[in-house]
Amino acid sequence: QPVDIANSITLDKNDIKDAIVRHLHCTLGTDENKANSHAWWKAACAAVNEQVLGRLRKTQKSHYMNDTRAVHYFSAEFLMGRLMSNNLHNLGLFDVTQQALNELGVNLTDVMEEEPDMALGNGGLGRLAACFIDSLATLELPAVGYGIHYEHGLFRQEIKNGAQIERPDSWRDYGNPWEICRPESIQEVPLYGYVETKYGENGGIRKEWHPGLIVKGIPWDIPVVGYGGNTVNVLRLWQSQASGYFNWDVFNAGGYVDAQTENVQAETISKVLYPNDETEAGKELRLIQQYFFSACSLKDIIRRYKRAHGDDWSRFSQQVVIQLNDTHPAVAIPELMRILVDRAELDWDTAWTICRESFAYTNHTLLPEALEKWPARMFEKILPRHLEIIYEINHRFMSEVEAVWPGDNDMKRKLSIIEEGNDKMVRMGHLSVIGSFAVNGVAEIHSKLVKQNLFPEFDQMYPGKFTNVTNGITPRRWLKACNPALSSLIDSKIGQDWPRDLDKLRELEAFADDTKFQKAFMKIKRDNKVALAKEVKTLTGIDINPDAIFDIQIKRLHEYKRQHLNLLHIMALYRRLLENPDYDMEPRVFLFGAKAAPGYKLAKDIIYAINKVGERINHDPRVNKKLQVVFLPNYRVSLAEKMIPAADVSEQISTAGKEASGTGNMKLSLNGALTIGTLDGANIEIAEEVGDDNIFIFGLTVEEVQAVKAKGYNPYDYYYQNQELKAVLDWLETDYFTPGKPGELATIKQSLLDGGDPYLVLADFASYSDAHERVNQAYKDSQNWAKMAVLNTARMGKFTSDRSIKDYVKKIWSLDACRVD
Ligand code: 26R
Repeated sequence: QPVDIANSITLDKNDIKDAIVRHLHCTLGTDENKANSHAWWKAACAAVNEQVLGRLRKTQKSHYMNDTRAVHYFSAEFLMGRLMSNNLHNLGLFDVTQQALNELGVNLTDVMEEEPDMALGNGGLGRLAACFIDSLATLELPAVGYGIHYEHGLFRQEIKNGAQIERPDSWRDYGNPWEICRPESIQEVPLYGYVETKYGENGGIRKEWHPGLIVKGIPWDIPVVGYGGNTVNVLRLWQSQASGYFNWDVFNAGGYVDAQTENVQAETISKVLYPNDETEAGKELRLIQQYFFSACSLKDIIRRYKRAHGDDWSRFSQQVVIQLNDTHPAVAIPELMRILVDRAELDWDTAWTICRESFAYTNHTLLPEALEKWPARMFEKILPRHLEIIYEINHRFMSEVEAVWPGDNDMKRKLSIIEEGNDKMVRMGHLSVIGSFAVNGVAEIHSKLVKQNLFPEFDQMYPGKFTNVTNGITPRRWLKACNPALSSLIDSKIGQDWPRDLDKLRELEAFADDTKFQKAFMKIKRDNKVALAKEVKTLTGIDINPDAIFDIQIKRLHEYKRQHLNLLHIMALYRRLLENPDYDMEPRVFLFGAKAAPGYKLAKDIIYAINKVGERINHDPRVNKKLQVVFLPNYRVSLAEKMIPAADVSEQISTAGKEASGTGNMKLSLNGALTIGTLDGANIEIAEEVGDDNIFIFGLTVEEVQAVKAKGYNPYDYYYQNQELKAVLDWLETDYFTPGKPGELATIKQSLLDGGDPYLVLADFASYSDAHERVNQAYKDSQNWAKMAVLNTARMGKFTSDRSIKDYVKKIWSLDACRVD
């Protein structure tokens, strides 16, 4: 009920009914009899927007009047998912809207299914950005999210004969009711061309960039409603368009071929999200995307700043903080330098100070292949002036290095922004560290490794610059909205404050031993499993048993996340069941959801293998009462919202040291799933919170991984020593799972043996298998299992993204909340 929600108290069911019907008539040009679910959805969105847009105006006015310092979250990805349910919950209008639609003969759940996901992100990094802007608005902090208005988000995944097929995602085909186009705030972005050196009368030199192409950036604003509905911030996404304007005088120097080609190119910039997660491909268009949205966003910030402060740059870094979500927007650093030095004509040191006081950088990965490097020659072609500026930044930085390590050229080579070699490269991580006042990792262990392994010398040079902010998730979407039954149960025991004060969940500990509460809790889990089973049936045709343990691994497909470790263990269980039909095992359904980068061959092979092994097991009457395997196609935010509430077991099994944090781990535990996981990323902190009795930890630690590798890891040792492991690996080479086509699954075995098993799958297999046996035994004690599940929910308070944002505010941003009434 909307009791404690400002502004909505006056809205009742009939107001909402009227609004929806009015929009059905006047916005959609249809009526109650003709409208299909899609029309109802749009009408309902329009009705919600009536509530949102007034608050948006009030928020903007309030921020303007108070001349607030604001954070600007620069991110190439925002994985928003659907907005209807979240907006209704955050406005306190969910229940009344449900009733209103009911009376109109329409079911809200069906209507919400009409909404396409905004899949403008790959995985963890993009979804984190979405959780953060929810928390920023909830905490009434002045904030803007800046990103790219991709025409096509992450590809839609189809599974054909077990293999992944990529299809284009078209989330805006029938219009997006949440976004507002703002032509009044269009920006222009220069590209290509050449740099002219101008000599002034007083002997000074000035640089002028003559671009070869100018592209327009059109802003689309998505209102972001905070919980409680007071603050509505915006997510501003830039769409590229040809400017129709061309620098004819420079066409010889620029990359000009023909005007039409240039137009197509301009509009290509925001066409599609690159589907690579953690593997840098060094594609020119991606660098252009990064510059495009960073430059548009900076201009937008500066326009707003100048409206209040004119040409006085001295207060810029007091008013503006820019958080770089990984290095993807790092080109904003030389872009701000260009604006300050070339355009505003500030001297270098003044400009550099402003820069260094304005930017902060979050690192999200240690994987070497994910650390961005751009060929200097590509940079020079697209952004010739920026490359000069980067050289100048680097030149001055090299003097700093010289001061600390005099005469040490190896050190200079190591720390330089420019990687020397046949093809010089610009290291975006180094640029980000040098150009920021704060650098953070995303979980304690990860931040420690950022300092110790990735940037140790930078840490020495800039003591205090490196810090940690452990990730979090918004409990509004990831409990209240996605698991309404559990949420009401929680409300009934501890009141309704927990979505904004998640530590309150600790009060549930008092009920962990209460059999009645345990029953209610597990009844909800079972109902959620029944609902998921129905969804699985629709999506795959497979009937799964809701009384089995639902064991779920959902995340991007990557070797370091080790879905193949899970698969090898499933095959081992299958073998045990075949060898011994009475093998002691609680019925188990293994569910997977994962997209593979389209060019990542082994990742696609693993998806294929999961499907093929699953097919065989699911059709084998000897085992399929006890063991089932399901790969759900097209894993995305809205599917996660259906899977997470139904999970008994959460698979978080990355090689220690590789998963920066993980956030799915938090969502699953919050919904009462028990984690089987390694001591990696935020798993470590989850274990600290829930206690060792309420989690299944296995595998090598970070230190042990380092030691094993230092000794010279040989996967064959494990292959020959572990009969079962050898048997399942050999099984992959037969045609048992791919009748008539032996060898189709052999690449997995190869990668684990001759490929050297870089992620230590074989080394962790036995320990993983033991941990699963502990899970199996623990599940038999249903009372204790219920207790453990309750304690997982009760102890997840730390992992609200509100806490993460408060940490950013304290450690990095120094922001004040701004009340909006
Ligand atoms: C350079 C490019 C190809 C690229 C590299 C890496 C594109 C996308 C990525 C994704 C990375 C940065 C990512 O998503 N990292 C994840 O960030 C989450 C939020 O902090 C963490 O929880 C998760 O552990 C980490 O893998």
